[in-house]
Amino acid sequence: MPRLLTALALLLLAALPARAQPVLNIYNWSDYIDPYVVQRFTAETGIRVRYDVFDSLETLEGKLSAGRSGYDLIVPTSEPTFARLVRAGALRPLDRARIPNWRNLDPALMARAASVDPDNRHGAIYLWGTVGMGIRPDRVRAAAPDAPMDTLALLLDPRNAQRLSRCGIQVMDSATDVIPSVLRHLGLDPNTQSQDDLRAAERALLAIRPHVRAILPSGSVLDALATGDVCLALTYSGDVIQASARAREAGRGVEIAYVAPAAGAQLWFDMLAIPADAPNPEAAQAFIDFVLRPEVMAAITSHVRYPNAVPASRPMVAEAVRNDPSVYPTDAALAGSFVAGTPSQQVERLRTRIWSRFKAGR
Ligand code: N2P
Repeated sequence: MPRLLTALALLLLAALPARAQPVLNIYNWSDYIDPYVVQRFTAETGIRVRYDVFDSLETLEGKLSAGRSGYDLIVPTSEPTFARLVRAGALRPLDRARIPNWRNLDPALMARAASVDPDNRHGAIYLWGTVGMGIRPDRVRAAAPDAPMDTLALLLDPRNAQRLSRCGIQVMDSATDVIPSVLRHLGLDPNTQSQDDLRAAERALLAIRPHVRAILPSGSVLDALATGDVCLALTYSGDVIQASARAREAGRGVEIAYVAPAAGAQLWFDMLAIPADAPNPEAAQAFIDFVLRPEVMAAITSHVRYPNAVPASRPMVAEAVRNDPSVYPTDAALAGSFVAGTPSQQVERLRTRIWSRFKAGR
């Protein structure tokens, strides 16, 4: 009899139209997960995953501001995007009883995210990192032997940019994740409200614009680095380290290094969060719980080369990644880093204008 019931149940399942199967709609950054993790989640839970990607906060915010995104799980950076969503009531409070692996999260890291989300009610840290330069050390040394390799002067000093323009410079297309580093390099407050400060950042960007080959979405910058098409790129830490690994595997002699600006790198935290109007929040919570397992997080970090917030995953991370100081910044590097805040609308408008001028070159 039990066997007959099982057979009946299977028949019934097979007869159900595909759309009755639970589906989890994820909107994550590109190159930001081990695809096997998604497969394993589906195999364990029976929840099918529809997985879309974005490669800048501007794109994510654009998609969400239209409303009814249809996504169950999104991965906004704690500041400014996640902070704004929390403030707008656009996120669903998480039910921790459904996320037992929450206990694996590093309390010190989570405390940093709590500054914009009291008690961490709406998000768990997924991965984190910095903004810095991907360089081809041999090409850079050949083109600009006297240029410092560990500061943003390599990019922002027009003489250096000019010398490196021939081997190729790219900058990721994100005002939000580039302008704060430019301000910091100029010795200004990365979160400044001052028009004069922002104008100084604009001048610095316009001065190097003729030497910048392209301003592209971060995913394309990763590809260009990996193939050796550029010798200098400003982008996210793990993207550079992924590009470096890909280049090594390709075996064509392309060497790439990640350099966090010595004067202090922008540090960011990406949050797992559920939109208030998510069609399937239960599935999203199940997924959050799944990725917070130490061995699952270890697989993700090993694959994408960004650190996570689950300390128990560390011993399981692939050795080459675990011991790479550019993946896990040293305490000294962290001490000098800064976190971008959430600019006012007025500052945001100004930054957007600066960015379009930078892109247009005037
Ligand atoms: C992944 C980009 C990292 C996210 N390709 C930056 N917050």
